[in-house]
Amino acid sequence: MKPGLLITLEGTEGVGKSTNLQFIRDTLSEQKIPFICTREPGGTPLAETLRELLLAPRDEPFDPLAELLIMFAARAQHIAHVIRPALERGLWVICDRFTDATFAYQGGGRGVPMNIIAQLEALVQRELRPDAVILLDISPQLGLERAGQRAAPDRFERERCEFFERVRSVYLERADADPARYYRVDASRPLVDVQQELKDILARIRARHEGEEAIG
Ligand code: Z5A
Repeated sequence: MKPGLLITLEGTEGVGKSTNLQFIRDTLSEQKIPFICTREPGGTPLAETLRELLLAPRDEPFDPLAELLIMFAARAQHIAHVIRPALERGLWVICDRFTDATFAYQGGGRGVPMNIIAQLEALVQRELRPDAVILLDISPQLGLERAGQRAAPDRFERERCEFFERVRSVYLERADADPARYYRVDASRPLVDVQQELKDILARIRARHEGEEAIG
């Protein structure tokens, strides 16, 4: 059986990932594409426990390397128990954040050297990389306004605008460097326009996948 596809959804704070993930689910269901939706950090019971550790606000400062290693520990568990088995069954795996978030948040945001992140990526993922990355992009100011309604911000949501500017720059650099794999969506537009573009992107990803299937 031909392996499935790994599609990740990325963006900074308040970009509308949760809202648009529901739209992606509905679109794939309508088109009868077999898929699972999952998220990082998290996606298995153990990885969800690590997520709680990572997101809970705390007085003790989190060392950036400790944060990075826990992120990859959760990812190793998620890949072994959810992502690889689903891909082997031919499913599309829609993942709410993946390693691009690590480059953006731990690399751009926290200042961990990118080569350390790349080494962990190679160790934990081996050849596994997303087939497509959908990057929802808005200015951090607008994102923070949209997310501002939240009652109890987590440890990342408490960061300042400059932190999210650095995160965004890394996302944009990565998208610019690999335009065949990254789909950048201007998420500052009305939701109906964002979702029309997402629909088109899913159709392009599907066409490409089916084309590869025909060749392979
Ligand atoms: N993290 C990390 O540091 N390193 C890693 O490797 C990984 C993750 C994997 C948790 O992620 C944190 O983990 C994350 C980075 C870190 N922290 N941050 N920031 P998460 O993905 O679970 O958390 P999140 O970023 O807060 O995502 P979210 O819950 O999906 O929020 P959202 O993107 O803001 O989505 P939303 O709730 O759908 O949208 C926010 C509001 O905007 C909402 O009221 C919507 O109705 C509204 N909205 C959405 N789209 C529109 C448009 N187009 N127009 C107007 N209003 C809109």
